[in-house]
Amino acid sequence: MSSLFPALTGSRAADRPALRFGDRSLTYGELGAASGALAARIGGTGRVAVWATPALETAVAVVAALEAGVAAVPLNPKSGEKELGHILSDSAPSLVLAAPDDELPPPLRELERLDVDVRAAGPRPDEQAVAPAGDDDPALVVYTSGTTGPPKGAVIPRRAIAATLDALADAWQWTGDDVLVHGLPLFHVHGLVLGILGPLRRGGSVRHLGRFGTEGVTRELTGGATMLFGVPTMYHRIAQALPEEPELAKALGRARLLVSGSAALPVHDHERITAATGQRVIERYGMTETLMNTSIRADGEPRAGTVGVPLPGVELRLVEEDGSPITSYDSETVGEIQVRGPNLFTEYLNRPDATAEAFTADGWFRTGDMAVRDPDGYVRIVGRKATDLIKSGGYKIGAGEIENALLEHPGVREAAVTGEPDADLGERIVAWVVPADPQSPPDAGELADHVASRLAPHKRPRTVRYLDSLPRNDMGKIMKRALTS
Ligand code: MCA
Ligand code: AMP
Repeated sequence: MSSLFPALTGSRAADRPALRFGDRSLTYGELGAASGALAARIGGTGRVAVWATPALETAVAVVAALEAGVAAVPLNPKSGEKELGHILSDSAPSLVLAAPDDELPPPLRELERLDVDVRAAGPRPDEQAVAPAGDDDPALVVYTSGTTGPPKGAVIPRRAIAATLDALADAWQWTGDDVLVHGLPLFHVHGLVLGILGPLRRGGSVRHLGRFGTEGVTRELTGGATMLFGVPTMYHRIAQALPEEPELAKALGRARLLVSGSAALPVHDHERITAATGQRVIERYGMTETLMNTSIRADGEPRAGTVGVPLPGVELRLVEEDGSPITSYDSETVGEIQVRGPNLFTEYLNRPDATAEAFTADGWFRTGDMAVRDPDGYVRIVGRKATDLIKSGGYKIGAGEIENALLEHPGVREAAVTGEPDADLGERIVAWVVPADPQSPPDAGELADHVASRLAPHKRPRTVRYLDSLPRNDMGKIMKRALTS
């Protein structure tokens, strides 16, 4: 397949800005040289892990892997011991790419390490003996939580990245003249595929904030950025800040496109932002396994509370519990969203059982999201099939994973985890704990630290409630619906 990034080789683009992280930046010429030199070194190796800090090195490492036809496994630099150990043993990378100053935790020290030199110059990989990559070859392995067990590695092929980014270009009129600003993490699809690979495929540029904040958004949108990507928590914080920050309202008013995704943006936040800026935030709906499925189009009618229409090339249907397709577009009949198209992943790594379960016999992917359709085809997501999946700050978190981690704490006899509504995070993780010793229950902060250091800080419980026993049915199954404050 041809390069995913035509602008890297086009000589006309050499001086155009490509990436900016704080005061460090690369033009297309510089990015092409650095990624080319790195691609030449890693070509022919197996999968490579990328220590995905919000920095130039991460972008160069992933572009180099894609140019070399080698699959990249982005790692959350805040992953705890247990999570990191699982991802490394499951994905078995041949080496890890990191910035020269990064200190890597113990499980990674056993792997060969290659420092990413963003100033390197070298021959393009196509001048080297690099095996040509095919459309269905894996580009990325992105780990994503399920209801139970450790995260699964979604294998994302090159064609899915090309298909999703080109479909978004069509829906959003996204071109090389766009300058994107965001502060998303680079170990998930939203920040990495849409937020870094997206602008690079268009020949445009991205300015990463390092860390999300309204000052950065104001500065960049005032200084020429045209698009903003964020999760609903970020837009909620923007909505909260608007009354105090008139410059933020002006900056947002100048943007060409404000895009929210990864979870539902509450209508109240949509309304507050529109009232203060005159802009409508548009939502798109995607998933690690499917990349992007639907979006409000730049030339379409924005409609708060909906995620727009299927993207070009994406087939979308709603099905009943028994799998039969729903034909009505009546804003009422709820069904599970199933999708098919070139945007889909190929498999969960080493998990043929989970892969088989995720697809119907005729190749539709079961998203687990429940929705209705308006008469004109706009999709409204109304919920999720599994109550054991929590979306907090735009991160998907499996209740089972956190319960297992809590049970590894000596002070915990039984544990159940639920999500509760939270104005800032969408949902907040709540741990219901039966202490081993009711006289001295483990401190809530200690349990949060325990989960953060085993799994990841965003998986830590925000609230801990203590019980004498968990409510169970006759079969002994925990009745989570009975767990309400
Ligand atoms: C607090 N911290 C701790 C602890 N308590 N660290 C260790 N142990 C503890 N006990 C640290 C946190 O790590 C963090 O550090 C800081 O304190 C604040 O944490 P927190 O309140 O959790 O978060 P936040 O900084 O307020 O984050 C809100 C956020 C974040 C910025 C919105 O949730 C975020 O980046 N979300 C994006 C999720 C995302 O990209 N999802 C895409 C997947 P520090 O400040 O150093 O970080 S979905 C997807 O890809 C699909 C395809 C789609 O549709 O998009
Ligand atoms: P992840 O598995 O982390 O990639 O998250 C994918 C899930 O995020 C989807 O299955 C949806 O439940 C949710 N999601 C993504 N975008 C939206 C959106 N715009 N509105 C509602 N839910 C969304």
